[in-house]
Amino acid sequence: MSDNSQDRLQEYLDFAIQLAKDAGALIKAAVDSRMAGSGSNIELKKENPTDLVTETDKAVEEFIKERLYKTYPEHKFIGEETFASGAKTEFTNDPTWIVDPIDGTTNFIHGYPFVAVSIGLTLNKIPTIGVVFNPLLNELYSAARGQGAYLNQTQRLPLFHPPQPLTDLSHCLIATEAGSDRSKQVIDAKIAAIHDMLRKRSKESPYAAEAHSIRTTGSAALNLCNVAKGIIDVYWEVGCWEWDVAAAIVIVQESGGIVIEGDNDKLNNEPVNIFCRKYLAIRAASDNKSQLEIASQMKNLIPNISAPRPPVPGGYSY
Ligand code: LIP
Repeated sequence: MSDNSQDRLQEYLDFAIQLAKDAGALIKAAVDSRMAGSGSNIELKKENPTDLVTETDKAVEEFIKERLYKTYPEHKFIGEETFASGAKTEFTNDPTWIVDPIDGTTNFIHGYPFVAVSIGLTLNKIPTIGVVFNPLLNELYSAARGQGAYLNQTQRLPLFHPPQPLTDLSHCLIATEAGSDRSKQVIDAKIAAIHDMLRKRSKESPYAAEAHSIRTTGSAALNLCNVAKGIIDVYWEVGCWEWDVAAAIVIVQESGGIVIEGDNDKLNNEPVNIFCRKYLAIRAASDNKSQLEIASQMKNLIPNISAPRPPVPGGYSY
């Protein structure tokens, strides 16, 4: 049986769903015990004080990694905390699980309920299985390539049938994030882009969109799941990582949405390289042409922001 035979995909999907539920229970228990005054989540800081990590992030990643290696010892693993510890990022054609134990760590620390465990699987480098579970709101998003995307395993995504027409960026609800790079250059560029998303078109701002509004959940994975639901029209973020998006990209694609590179280069319809750290997602619509039109309107106002991969002791190969 090949790794992407239908039986195998179902097996991987069922496994990832159960793993996300079990990991989600750990996250929920940590939040509950902190709220009840009995928890002791020590807040650790990475070098960057806006890129937080807690004991729970580490414990949940270890829990997931152990279960994965026990079940699929021959598979590869890329995880946020494993990367942070300096391990080599190796991306090959082998089945590779790409995991964020807590996407929305800042929310987790504050008790803001947009927190998710994100478990993706690539086969031949193609994102194929995606499971994102928010244990605080009890919302589980799942998808396997070719089999559709679901909320809580029963409700097919998007929520709107048929999807609402995508006419113009001025009618869109756009999600984006501050991100963890707070350098003046990056924040100025992001604020300028948000300014253009919101303001009326003028001589000084020829591509301004006067969009319906901006939303931010604090979780790349959940922003993408909102695109899959169809309740967010456009999501753009620069600076997040493959573990934030690998699972949710499958969910968006299986809902009929597209995810392309979120830079200001020429529009192309190629699925995004998950390692590019710049993502632009457009929700499902009745035709690809209208999705590309919205993407092209976004590209006109997206600034050039660099999001390099910092050197790590283990290095990269992808
Ligand atoms: C977070 C992302 C968020 C982004 C942050 C951070 P974490 O992931 O999901 O969208 O803006 O910079 O990367 O660190 O909570 O797993």
